[in-house]
Formats: sequence, C-alpha cells, structure tokens
Amino acid sequence: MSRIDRKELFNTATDWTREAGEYIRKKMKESFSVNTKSNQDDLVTDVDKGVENFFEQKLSDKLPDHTLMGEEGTAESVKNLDGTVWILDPIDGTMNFVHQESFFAVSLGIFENGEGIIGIVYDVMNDEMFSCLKGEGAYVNGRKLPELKEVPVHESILSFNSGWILKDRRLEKLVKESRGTRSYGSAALELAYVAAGRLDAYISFNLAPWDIAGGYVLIKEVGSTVTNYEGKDLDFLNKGTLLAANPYIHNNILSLIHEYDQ
Ligand code: 2AM
Ligand code: CA
Repeated sequence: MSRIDRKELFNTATDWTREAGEYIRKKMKESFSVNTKSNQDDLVTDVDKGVENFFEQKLSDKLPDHTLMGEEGTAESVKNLDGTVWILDPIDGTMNFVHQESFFAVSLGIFENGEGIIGIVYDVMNDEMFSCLKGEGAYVNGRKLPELKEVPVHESILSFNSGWILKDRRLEKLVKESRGTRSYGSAALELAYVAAGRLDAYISFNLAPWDIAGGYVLIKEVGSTVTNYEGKDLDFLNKGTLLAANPYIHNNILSLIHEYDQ
C-alpha cells in the first residue's frame, strides 16, 4: 500500500486507531509505568509510548512515505507539514488515564500539505469514535453528527481547565454569562464534544499540535470555528492558545474576553 486514496487512508487510520484502543484497554488491566516529563504533573506512561511505536511501525511497514508527528518523540524531527503528516496524540488526557481510568482518547489528524483531511478522536473506554473525512461529514460510531444549532451565550456550556481563570480573570465574565462550565481534562475529547454539540465552546491556553489536530478537523467538518485565543489561525507546528466554539457564539466569546483590550 504505497499509493492510497483518501477513503482507503481513512479506513486504514480508523482501523489502526481501534487496534491501538484495544492495546490500551489490555495494558490498563496489566501494570504500566508512570513517569513525569517537564514537571511533576506532566505524566507519561509506557502505554503512551507503546501506542506511538505501534503507529510508527504500521506506517513504516505500509505507508513509508507518510510522516508521523507524535507527542512521545516522533514530532521532534518534524519541521514542516509537507506531504502527508499523521499528527498523533497516542493518549490525550494521560492524567485521566492514570488517575481516572476513563475519559482519555487516541487523537489523530491527518494533514496533506498543511490541510487537515482526516480527523479521528477515539474515546477508548467508552468505545466512542468521532471521525471524519473532509467533505463527507463527521460521524460518531457511524452516526452522522447533526448540524449545530444556534445557541446564545447565556444558554451555552463552556469547557476549560478551571486553573485558566487564574491566568486570565476576564474569563470570569464568560463563566457568569454562560449556562454552565465543565472541565474534562482531554482537549481532543472536548473538541470532539464541541463538534457534536455536547459542549458549545472549549478554551485552552497551552496546547500542542497533537492535542488538537484530530478535533480541529472534526470541528471544521461540522462548520464550527476554531482559532487561537486572539481570534487568529492556529499553528500546527507550535504550541498555542485555543478557542473552539459553536459558530454562532465564537465571535461573541472573543468580544466578551477582549472588550477592554487596547
Ligand atoms: P495530554 O494528556 O496529552 O498531555 C488537559 O487539560 C489537556 O491539556 C490534555 O489534552 C493534555 O494533553 C493537554 N496538556 C497537558 N499539559 C500540556 C502541556 N504542557 N502542553 C500541551 N498540552 C498539554
Ligand atoms: Ca498525550
């Protein structure tokens, strides 16, 4: 399989993601080691690495001209998005994986020369797969995601790590205006939930390309809006801020946050 059409690529990517999910569920019943990375709260396990190795091996066997850009090492040598690039978070929500044993995902965005064409976010313990092939609609376990309904900010459910309010007190206003807030700890799943209309917006101040690539493609496919916290386009080669929202309130949220900016 060296030349592959998009549909075949989509089927291959979803099959491998399910296989990775089976591996994670199996490893969870056995023992695994937990280590820290940049600080004591930044966790990684040998399961994260095992999933990334699994995709690395599969790609080198079947699609050697595709590039893997994964959190646990393979991203280091990726300096541009030329060709077909698989942007992978082997486990998004590692803290949930370790402490909660639920609500984490395998997140995969496949980009062709910088354009997101396939988005997959797989909630491993709920066996719920969000997926899309650009232009063909977004699905959850084979069911098409409905068009997003218009929602005013005062009826919206927002999601972000509550610690971000310490970084930007302007978020307090948004919290007061909204119907409610949630904090799930997996950016990929929170983005998939925005795409599915289960959440109306998700905000973060520090995400890497692999946290958001899969969810980004899903959100674009349902016509939602994703920018950084300043309303500008995302950069898939660096970390940054994020605001993903129902298209009817994305601008309202930006205005609420930035109304006193100079
Ligand atoms: P992770 O589990 O793959 O690390 C938690 O609020 C969300 O932020 C998760 O999606 C988590 O991804 C991500 N995250 C946690 N620490 C991060 C960091 N230092 N840089 C980028 N993303 C991070
Ligand atoms: Ca991760």
